[in-house]
Amino acid sequence: MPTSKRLRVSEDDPLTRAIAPPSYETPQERDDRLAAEQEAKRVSDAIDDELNKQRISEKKGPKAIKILLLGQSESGKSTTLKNFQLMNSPKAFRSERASWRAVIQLNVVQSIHAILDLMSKAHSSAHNPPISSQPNTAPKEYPPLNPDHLKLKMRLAPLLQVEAALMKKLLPNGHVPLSSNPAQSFPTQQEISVNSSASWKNTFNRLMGRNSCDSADLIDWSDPDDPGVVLNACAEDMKRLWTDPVIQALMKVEKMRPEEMAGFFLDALDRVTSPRYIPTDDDVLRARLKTLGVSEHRFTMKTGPMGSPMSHDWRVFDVGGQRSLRAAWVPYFDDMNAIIFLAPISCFDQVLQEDPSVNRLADSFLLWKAIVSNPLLKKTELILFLNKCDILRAKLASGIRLADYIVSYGSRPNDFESASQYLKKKFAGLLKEHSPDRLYYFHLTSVTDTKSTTYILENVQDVLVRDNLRRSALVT
Ligand SMILES: Nc1nc2c(ncn2[C@@H]2O[C@H](COP(=O)(O)OP(=O)(O)OP(=O)(O)O)[C@@H](O)[C@H]2O)c(=O)[nH]1
Ligand SMILES: [Mg+2]
Repeated sequence: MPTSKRLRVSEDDPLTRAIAPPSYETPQERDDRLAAEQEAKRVSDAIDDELNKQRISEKKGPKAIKILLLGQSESGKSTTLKNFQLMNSPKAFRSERASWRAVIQLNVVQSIHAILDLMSKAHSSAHNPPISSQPNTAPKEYPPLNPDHLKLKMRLAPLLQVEAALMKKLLPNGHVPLSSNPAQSFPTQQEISVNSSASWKNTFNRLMGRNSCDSADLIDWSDPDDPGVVLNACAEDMKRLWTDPVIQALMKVEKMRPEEMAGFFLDALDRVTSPRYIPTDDDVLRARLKTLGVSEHRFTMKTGPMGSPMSHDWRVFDVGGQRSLRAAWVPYFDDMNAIIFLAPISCFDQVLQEDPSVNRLADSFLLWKAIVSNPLLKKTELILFLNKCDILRAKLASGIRLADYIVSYGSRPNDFESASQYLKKKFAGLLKEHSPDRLYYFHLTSVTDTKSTTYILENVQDVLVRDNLRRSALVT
């Protein structure tokens, strides 16, 4: 859950701080990192082989245009990749919607799980009032829960089995990373992550024992064990929980804002729990699945006038943004045409999940600094997406003040225009300081919005095609 933290920008060497593995890793983080590095190496070797083949047949066409998506975890990299897929391979994108159904169901259950955990916390604090560990800070005062809330909580308990079943279905080795915490009445939840988007979809389809292109055919609608059955049965109770004024007040005390969190579907419960639910394109963009390894998406696009179009091959690489996974980025720095760097600017009041001592915006500044000053990326086009603008807009409008987290923001108006321009200048300033005279492209984005993102990505593609042609002209 995001907690508040004042912005702290470190002056340490950005590369060491941002890209090197953290000094302390949990065994799970270490395993994740090693697995990601191995996967990165395997993919990188395969790319080298492919490049060699490509060079041999170079006469057949211009080199593929390569884009690397970078940014911290939950910055919107995989969502941007999905937009590329939706634009350029809509059939393939839509054929995968059945696989995303399970992810969305898991996202729903996990949002409910987070609220149930908060209820447990409030309940136990009412019976054993905590003593504040911080001087001059009063312990949180939660609104009291009544017996109906506790009954509701018990009625929703079957969702936790659904959560375990969905995780089992989605994880390739069937391992369910749920650990029981004896202090809580429910098991603690963990975020599910995948090594590459292709492999979990294959696993899922194999499990379903189908090989069809139609999303609806991939779902066994008569299966009594389908998670959709329990979700549908619990729909009314989930809605009751989410809209209950005491629960809303409880979340307010805890500064918990599920609507800003990854994979939020509680505002669409009727639809996503309906008996024959198939995700829409927008649902797939909003679904959250953390990336562990590196995913690659290839497509071919025609540009130029109708009479003489030119065909270009594209490759877009998506990586995991969590700190422990960033070392796996480096093998991809070589030979990229462009980097799309995503900085989620709505996160100014949040901390990193993997290191709660670090403010998320400060981490984005550090990462951007590391990327712009990296010698391997000197010739790479930089495209900066200041992302999650929709959330920033809503957050500022709700009264959360940017100046409370960035002191230098001072008395500027707490509105979207001033805040986004100020943050843009901060990123531009870092570029100017660490890579003077370098051009970059910049966009204010909400990559869950397909329409505006398609427009921006078409513009990005245009710029890169022209740049690629200019470079090939210079080479020959
Ligand atoms: N409202 C809103 N949600 C967004 C936006 N961009 C991404 N999201 C959501 O934020 C969540 C995280 O996005 P991802 O694309 O999975 O993030 P990522 O950068 O790939 O994260 P890692 O794989 O952990 O590195 C998803 O649920 C997205 O739907 C945005 O602009 N607005
Ligand atoms: Mg991702």
